[in-house]
Amino acid sequence: MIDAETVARLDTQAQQILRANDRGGYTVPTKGLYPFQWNWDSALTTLGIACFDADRAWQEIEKLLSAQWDNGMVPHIVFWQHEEGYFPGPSEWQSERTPPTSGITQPPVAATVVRQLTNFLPGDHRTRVTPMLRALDRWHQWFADARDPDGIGVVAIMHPWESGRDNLPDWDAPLAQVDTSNVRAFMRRDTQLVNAAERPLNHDYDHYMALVQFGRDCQWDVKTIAEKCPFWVAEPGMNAILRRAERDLVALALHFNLPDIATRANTRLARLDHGFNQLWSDIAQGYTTLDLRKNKIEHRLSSGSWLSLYGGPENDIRAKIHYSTLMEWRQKVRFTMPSFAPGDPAFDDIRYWRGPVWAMINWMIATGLAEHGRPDLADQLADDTAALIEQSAFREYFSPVTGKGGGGKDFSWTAAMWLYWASPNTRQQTETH
Ligand code: 9WN
Repeated sequence: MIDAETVARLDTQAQQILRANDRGGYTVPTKGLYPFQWNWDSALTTLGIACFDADRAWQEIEKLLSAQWDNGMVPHIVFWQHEEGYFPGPSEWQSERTPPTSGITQPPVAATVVRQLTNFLPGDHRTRVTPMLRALDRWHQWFADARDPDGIGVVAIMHPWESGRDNLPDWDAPLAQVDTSNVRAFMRRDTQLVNAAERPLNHDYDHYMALVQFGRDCQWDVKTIAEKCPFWVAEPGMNAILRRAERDLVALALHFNLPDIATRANTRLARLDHGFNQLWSDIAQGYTTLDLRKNKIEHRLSSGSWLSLYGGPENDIRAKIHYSTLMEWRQKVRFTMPSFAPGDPAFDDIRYWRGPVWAMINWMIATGLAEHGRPDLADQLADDTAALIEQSAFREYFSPVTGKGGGGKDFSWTAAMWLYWASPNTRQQTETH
């Protein structure tokens, strides 16, 4: 139980972080390490901004969507300002756009955030939200066309960074198929700013850069990427988030009387709902990564496996399996939800995405648990998140074993998740509404 004084102090600090990371219309994930607008960071951070400045919250989404490509993709990084401190910067991506962007996308949480804001903020949002829904519809259509051109019902990623869960052990085997012999020498910046033990290995970065080079060499042509990119995998995090986003887009389109969008989103959603089952592993007893080039399913669970509950309704048998696995994981770590299966040899409690806990993943999982009639389990995730923040402040992520913080400091989405969800003050308000 966190005392009232600490809660008030953390509420104030969280707001201060979001204001300090504001670069005018968009928010950086953290000063130094990530100095631009990141797609899913920005969308999730909007939820925190909405707790104290509604207009500024809408601007965050508008700014992100204003960087949409002509083909509908919303890029994973928008380089609004020149800044030397991040690698790979605009010259590596060669997006040929103003402002420059990366050439890949990230999990589409934006439609879900727009729906949350529409419900959470007072007023009639029609004028502001309608152009956003048009842009989101185009982005989701891009996923269907570019990342599932054969219509199998799961979308692929062409780079680990598209998953947002960049360093997950799931990528090790598919990345091993990527030829790195042509990768030029480069200088990483991340390990100058944070402890190298918390970041991916140089070996991983060689593979990341080989894939950037592949995209750049074909000018990010979606057809070439779908046919030839050596890394082409479908994973449960991205697919669950997209399913959820389509569901939220349908609801918004119906609410704002935009039947054309509702029809398209419903068609895409039906395909995704049907296709998701391909990610089920009988051995792991959960949803895992499918390497589409080798048609090989992974047999280890990750935080993406839990996002299935956020993605859409789960049948009772599988839902029960998830709850009992959750109990097992809770025996193995002090704080849930680890980003990778605790006990697996590849689990590493502090190297990013190989074990650590992320506040915003916890919010998504908790949302799914509550919607499946398990508010008790959802509350445990909120309690764990609050305890981690109390112990280690607003870090990028936390060790599920010790609670120690890792990666960047004063992190936007951690602050946002505190304000919108994990702070005991917020939870009290939600209960009295
Ligand atoms: C590459 C900004 C981003 C997050 C990702 C996280 C990390 C970038 C990096 O930081 O990725 O996109 O340089 O490591 O893995 O989820 O969006 O916070």
